Amino acid sequence: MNILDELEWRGAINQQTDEEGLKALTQEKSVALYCGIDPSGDSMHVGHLIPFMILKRFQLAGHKPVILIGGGTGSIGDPSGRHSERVLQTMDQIQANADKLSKQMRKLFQAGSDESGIRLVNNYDWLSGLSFLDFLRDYGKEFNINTMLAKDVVSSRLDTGISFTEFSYQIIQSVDFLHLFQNEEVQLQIGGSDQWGNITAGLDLIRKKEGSAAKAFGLTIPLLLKADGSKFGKSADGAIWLDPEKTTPYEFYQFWFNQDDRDVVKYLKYFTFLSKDEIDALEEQVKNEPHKRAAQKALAEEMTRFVHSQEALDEAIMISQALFSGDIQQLTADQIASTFKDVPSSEAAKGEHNLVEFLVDLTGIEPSRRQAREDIKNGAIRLKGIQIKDVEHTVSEADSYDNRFIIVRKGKKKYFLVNLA
Ligand code: 485
Repeated sequence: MNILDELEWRGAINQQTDEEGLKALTQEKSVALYCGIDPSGDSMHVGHLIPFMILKRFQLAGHKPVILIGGGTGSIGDPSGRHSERVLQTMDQIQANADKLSKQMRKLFQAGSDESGIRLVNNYDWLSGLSFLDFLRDYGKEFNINTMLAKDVVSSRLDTGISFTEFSYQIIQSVDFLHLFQNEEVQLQIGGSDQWGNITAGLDLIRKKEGSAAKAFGLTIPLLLKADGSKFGKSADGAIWLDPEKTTPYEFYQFWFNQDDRDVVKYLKYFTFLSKDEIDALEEQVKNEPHKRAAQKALAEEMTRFVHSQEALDEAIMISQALFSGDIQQLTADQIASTFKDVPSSEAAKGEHNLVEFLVDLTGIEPSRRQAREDIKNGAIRLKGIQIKDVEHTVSEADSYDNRFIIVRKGKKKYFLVNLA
């Protein structure tokens, strides 16, 4: 299957500047292409992944992808998709974010400056040395203000206002495309649908500088919406990050595992490298035995393994099973710390405590001694997953994880974390 037919099947194409031309080009030669990301944060989130997965797909099909980290553009800020002016970040902050993003890209795509993996470049390298006079003489002169004003990004901001700085953003992204066209033989830029204006601006610049016969193309990817209309990639606590310090592999796994039946096949196509046959088979399973959640499981496994590792996936599955069965004894203190970081918590002194006092006076998990005794007798209280029916039970180090935490479960699924101080 031609790479563009594959992308079409995956539902990953929104707009193309010249469908026929690009198809012909990808059939005749190995094409260099790029996608850029600005270091406005210190980690990618799942929403960023699709364009870079597509770069990878191009690579697997024999083409030459380039990942661009926007150390230069990031210091300006893309107005695309935003309703208000950005606050400038310090150059130190941008540099620190760019370093972290580069590291993440290297880990995910074996990206680097050598030829073996995906090429990684930073536009700070060529944009930072551009003088203001050269910028206006060499590039500004090629941009027509009317055309710039007509771009959605700008026209939608004319009421509320847009600074000259953000207004100029489309020019510097265009300078990148021209630079990569001239120096790295890049002929295609891809990005989310909000990047259409910037990408076409770059194509105009390339034609003005290189002549109308210059072969360069743009392709955008549709905005990802969920079947229920809510925004993809957000949990109740915010974005799903690729950085394991911000979103643990267990949370990451659960995010994919909990996707709706109506969305899961679409996501398998967008995000995974599973083949058409494999995805078709999973689609059948969603139809015939949805309760087994085979498609969600495959999605969660593929994504956790790809973004984190096989070990992180094994651990995420182990934690998921432990929580599902309630059998949490075998979890380590570190796993407890990350798995239960969002459950209600309290502190208690290390040492031995009567269980009733522990539940009522020390942690407030039970409202009264009477209620605590009743719950214990009814078997509703578990320490470390183990049911305790003895009201005289002494809570001790044996009920803890490394003498650091005690996990109390009340009823079917209410968990409490007690930090031992
Ligand atoms: O030469 C370039 C310089 C910078 C950029 C692209 C090419 C980054 C681009 N302007 C941008 O803002 N991208 C967003 C980002 O950095 O977060 C998002 C897009 C999204 C998708 C994603 O990057 O909003 O559609 O392209 C990879």
